[in-house]
Amino acid sequence: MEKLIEKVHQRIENLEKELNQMYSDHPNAVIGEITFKNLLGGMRGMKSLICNTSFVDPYKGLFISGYEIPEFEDKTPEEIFFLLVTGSFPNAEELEELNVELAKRSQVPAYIWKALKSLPKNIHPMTMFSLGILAMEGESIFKHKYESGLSKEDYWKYTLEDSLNLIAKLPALAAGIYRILFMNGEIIDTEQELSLADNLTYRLGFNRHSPSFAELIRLYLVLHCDHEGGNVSAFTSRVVNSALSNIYYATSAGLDGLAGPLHGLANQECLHFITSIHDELGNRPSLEDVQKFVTRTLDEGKVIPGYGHAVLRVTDPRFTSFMKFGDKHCSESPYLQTVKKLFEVVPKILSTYKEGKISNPWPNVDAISGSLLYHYGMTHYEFYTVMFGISRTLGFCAQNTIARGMHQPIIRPKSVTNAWLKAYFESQTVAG
Ligand code: CMX
Repeated sequence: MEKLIEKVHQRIENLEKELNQMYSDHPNAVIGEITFKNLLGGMRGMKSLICNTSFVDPYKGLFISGYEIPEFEDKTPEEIFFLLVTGSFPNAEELEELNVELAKRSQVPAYIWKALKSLPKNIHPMTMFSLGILAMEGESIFKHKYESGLSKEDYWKYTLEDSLNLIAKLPALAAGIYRILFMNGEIIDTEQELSLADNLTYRLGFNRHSPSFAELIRLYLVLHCDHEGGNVSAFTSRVVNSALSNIYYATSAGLDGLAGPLHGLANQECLHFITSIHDELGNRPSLEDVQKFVTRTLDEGKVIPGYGHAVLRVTDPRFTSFMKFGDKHCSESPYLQTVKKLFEVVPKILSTYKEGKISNPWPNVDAISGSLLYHYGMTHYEFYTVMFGISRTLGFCAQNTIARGMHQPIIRPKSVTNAWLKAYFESQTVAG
């Protein structure tokens, strides 16, 4: 892995040099202010973390090292990981080296299957996924090196090493969970050296011969890879990593955040929403009926899954990318058709709902991703967030490796009490 290690090393050095220079030029610079609204509003908009793997522009969406989605949507997850962690796409030789390395590390230890098979069958797949990763924690090379006295300068190297070991195993782990919970429990194994996406497709064990399903899996693993550092899952992973917990802990923790319905679980919720529409109104509901269904859902005090975003203020370009795939491969699918009807009615309804209080009425990635998997026969929608999680781990690993390399300190913001706030406001001559 010399080529990857050298590139990551270079990147870390460059980023650190740049940051140190800026710090020596502007040691006391104010780059934002914290308002009472920020404090009450989930720290929304507060600039409080450095993340160089990706950036989300409210109006243009995800950028990875300056590349927009149309520039990387046809890449493989391996190429995306390389881009996230090094800042550039791999050349053919670098990619080959990474592919071979990941394929070599892809077998899940046998004790994991034993542990996962002993769990009750009504467990959520995300719980199993997170547990499976956590249970491999003893495999951490960083942990063992640290215990025997590792220099701070080398923390990132073993975080990268652990990351490669973990990423390589996720397709087999995820597919095994799918087989245990939804099929007959028989794990599909292979000695073949497959790419991450092909490995997942193969081990899931259905639609194996559909090139467009394999293409969807690849796209799925690419589009969910990273969304800068402040989202619930990445931020959680970064916080855990900052305590020098190893990548297995940091990933498991991040995935626990992804499992929330306001975050990654929204893709499961969306499919539940769509199938509820179909159950009540048939597979080809009219636009008017969809509109009534949405309004009723809001009147019941529920959210419309897949709509809204904490940062984006336009239709999520990841949604657009999946739509392009759907139009090409399954435009007549009733699930995709309902996604389109929702796209026609929901933004109009949300724009005026709660007196325009909703910051973003447009769809996010979760509004469409599951409908495509459902079309191909992956109807156990509880599994969708696991697929999201495989991809998002690329981002966690890249962010955490770089954070370690850049000597990120332990993350520890200050919390305050009501009494502190009261005293603070009383001490101000003009309270805001
Ligand atoms: N349906 C109904 N109400 C919504 C809504 C939606 N899709 N999106 C936002 N709102 C509501 C919020 O609940 C909030 O209401 P209250 O003030 O009564 O609490 C109000 O509108 C303002 O919220 P906001 O500032 O627009 O949105 P936030 O930044 O607070 O939250 C998000 C963002 C994503 C949690 C929210 O839009 C939401 O719940 N969407 C549905 C779930 C979803 O799709 N999540 C996936 C996001 C992408 C991802 O992480 O994978």
